[in-house]
Amino acid sequence: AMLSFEKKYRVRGGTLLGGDLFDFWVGPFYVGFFGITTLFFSFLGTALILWGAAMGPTWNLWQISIAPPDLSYGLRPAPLMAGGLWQLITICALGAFVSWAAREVEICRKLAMGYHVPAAFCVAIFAYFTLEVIRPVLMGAWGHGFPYGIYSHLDWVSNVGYQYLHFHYNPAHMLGVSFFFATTFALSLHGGLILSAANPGHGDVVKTPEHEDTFFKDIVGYSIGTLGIHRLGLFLALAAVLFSALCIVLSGPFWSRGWPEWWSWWLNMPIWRQ
Ligand code: BCL
Ligand code: UQ2
Repeated sequence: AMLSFEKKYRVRGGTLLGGDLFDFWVGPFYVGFFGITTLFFSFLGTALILWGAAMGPTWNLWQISIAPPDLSYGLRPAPLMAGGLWQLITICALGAFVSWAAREVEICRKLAMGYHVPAAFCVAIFAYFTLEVIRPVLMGAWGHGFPYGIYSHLDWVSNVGYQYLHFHYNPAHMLGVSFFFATTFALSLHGGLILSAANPGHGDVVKTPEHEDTFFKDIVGYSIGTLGIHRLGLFLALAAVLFSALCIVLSGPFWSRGWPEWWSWWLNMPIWRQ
């Protein structure tokens, strides 16, 4: 069903490609040129995964895995069943993610909104691109990408982590983790605050942003404000993902020993080194 206001916002134009050709809706969904390309890459990529699974040793959902080529293939295209499928699936994934971002941009243009949502999604795409393209290219082989499988990608994270002895000592990983935790902390404060103001006791009136400001002024002496909390949330989340991309691109291309050893600059500071 269409919400009462939806019709009003079904405006023509704002498309980046295709002009009026794909400028229509199917049910609640805006289509657009990039809706078509999203569907194309998603279906093709999923079909390739199913094909790879059918050629593989198991239908156990947890164990299905499509691995990148052996390191010996370097940055060349590999035979389909020896990593070639992984290469095609990676192209499809990037095609689908970028199409989705472009469709978000078209919708922002239609509604004359800011581009915050597509900009944020581009940061997530950038993290994926770093893992599957930038780092493998810098290290000279597609075999450094992670495999497409539920358990297998976890094994990859564990193996790559221990390759650098103790990944918790990676300074960019520390910052990424801390920003992820700060994000959940900020959202829990915000979610709790909004619900507490919007759900007073039975028969009582809904509270205002002044109540929200006052709560935090009373408890910690500071309120970041109703707009500020959303800016903080977006900042924390984007910083989490950007530091994650940094932590993995450093590991290998720019630091190939154990991460604990990286801290010798600290242990060797002249003020306490005798
Ligand atoms: Mg670690 C990475 C936390 C312990 C080794 N680790 C990460 C980071 C994150 C983290 C900071 C992954 C998030 C990310 O990159 O998002 N690690 C973390 C924590 C601990 C931890 C909290 C902990 O101990 C409490 N890590 C360890 C231990 C090591 C270790 C010590 C293993 C032994 N860690 C590694 C390695 C890596 C990490 C190796 C990484 O490579 C990874 C990292 O930094 O990667 C960049 C970024 C987000 C994305 C990549 C998602 C992109 C999404 C795309 C664009 C869209 C997908 C759409 C989807 C398919 C569609 C769905 C369909 C619909 C639902 C219908
Ligand atoms: C706030 C405010 C909101 C909020 C929240 C705060 C009225 C409805 C949660 C409080 C936020 C603070 C004190 C910043 C916390 C800092 C970090 C790094 C988590 O003031 O304005 O709007 O939702």
